[in-house]
Amino acid sequence: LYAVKRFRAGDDAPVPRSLSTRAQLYERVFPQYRQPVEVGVFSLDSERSFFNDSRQLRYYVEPSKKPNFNLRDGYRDRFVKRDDGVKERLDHILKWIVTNRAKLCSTSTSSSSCTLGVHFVTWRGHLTKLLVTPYETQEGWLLAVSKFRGTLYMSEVETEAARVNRENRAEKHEEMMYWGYKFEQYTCADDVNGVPDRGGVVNTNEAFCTVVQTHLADHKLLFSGEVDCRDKDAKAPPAPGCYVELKTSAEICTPKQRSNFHRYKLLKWWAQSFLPGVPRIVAGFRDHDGIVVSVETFLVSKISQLIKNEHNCWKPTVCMNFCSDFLSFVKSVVKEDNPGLVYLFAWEPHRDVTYTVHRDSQYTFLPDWYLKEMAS
Ligand code: 0WD
Ligand code: CA
Repeated sequence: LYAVKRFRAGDDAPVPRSLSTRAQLYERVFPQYRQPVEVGVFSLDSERSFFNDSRQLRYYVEPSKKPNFNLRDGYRDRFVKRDDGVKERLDHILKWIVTNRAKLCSTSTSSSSCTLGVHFVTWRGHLTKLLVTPYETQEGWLLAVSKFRGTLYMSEVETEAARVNRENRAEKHEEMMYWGYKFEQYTCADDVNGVPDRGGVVNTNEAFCTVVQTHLADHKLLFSGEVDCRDKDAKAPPAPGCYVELKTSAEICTPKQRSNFHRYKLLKWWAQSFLPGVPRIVAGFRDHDGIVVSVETFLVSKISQLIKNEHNCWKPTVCMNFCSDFLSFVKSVVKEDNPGLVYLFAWEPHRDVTYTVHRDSQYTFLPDWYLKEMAS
């Protein structure tokens, strides 16, 4: 059985037209995944301005076992929400690359122009979506890819369905999206010796991001992901080993709820943190009224054992092999080095991954300032 189907005839190597997402096709040995190395960080402030430093990094402060945090507090009067209608695409990562080009780039002797020496540049969140694809039954995705100076840039495009969902979110759902950020405020301090400020404003423009480099099989990856906080112990391992991911989830009361938590939520949590090498997830379990009733730590390296008793459960190897094969598929399709040319890879649940080609279109996403900076 081959996952890649229907080769397109051409002069050079045949180009596949689609890629299967059936989980069984990816049940083989775990691919090589190198320990991610942090190559930089950046911060976005309360106005969403970029800084090439860790000013937004926060410190984890362990809550008590029964903390009684009220996640609804401040939603009406102490909440500044990022405008999620503004599409930032890869811009912050590109800003980071341009700022750090001297140490990143290999420049040829004949010119000062810059090649990155990685195959893919993207957000961690996009890779998470790829990892969970063989098990996803609800939401499809669109990924735009352009090749520039030998590197493939991959940027998500919001699907029509996702836009409709975003524009029609129920008020209850809007509020519940705030709960995760409020939990961060209860468990993070701005300074290493500080305490959380539960009375402060929650501003979702603020972010601290790590930039990591790693290999998946023969793919060299550079990606960035938002990090919630770090271990404040000076003896903690170096980044990304000191980072902590914070989550909230509905409290688990029945065996059915536990099974769903293992099958669906832990898959997404595992994929997101495994990618950048974040070892620890701290989960606040809350009731229907947004009160955190318990806090539990999950070690990312232990999650796959935790789920093994679940019937027909997800497998890390399927996630990683699918991602690796998708990246190979992209490499075999996107041959022309041209930032004005976008290959739009599309996937809907129960379908194969396919793509369309767009020249100088609405999908073009590498900004002129980036092309100029890298060429000069
Ligand atoms: O589709 C995306 N993931 C995009 C994210 C598209 C363009 C930009 N970004 C930005 C986000 O605004 C954020 O600053 O990249 C950063 C996060 O990137 P990521 O780490 O690759 O994204 P992901 O792993 O999906 O999310 C990590 C965290 C989320 O934590 P939870 O625990 O909920 O998974 O980033 C936050 C959120 O806290 N986050 C966002 N914050 C504001 N606006 C957004 C967003 N659209 N998406 C995720
Ligand atoms: Ca989080």
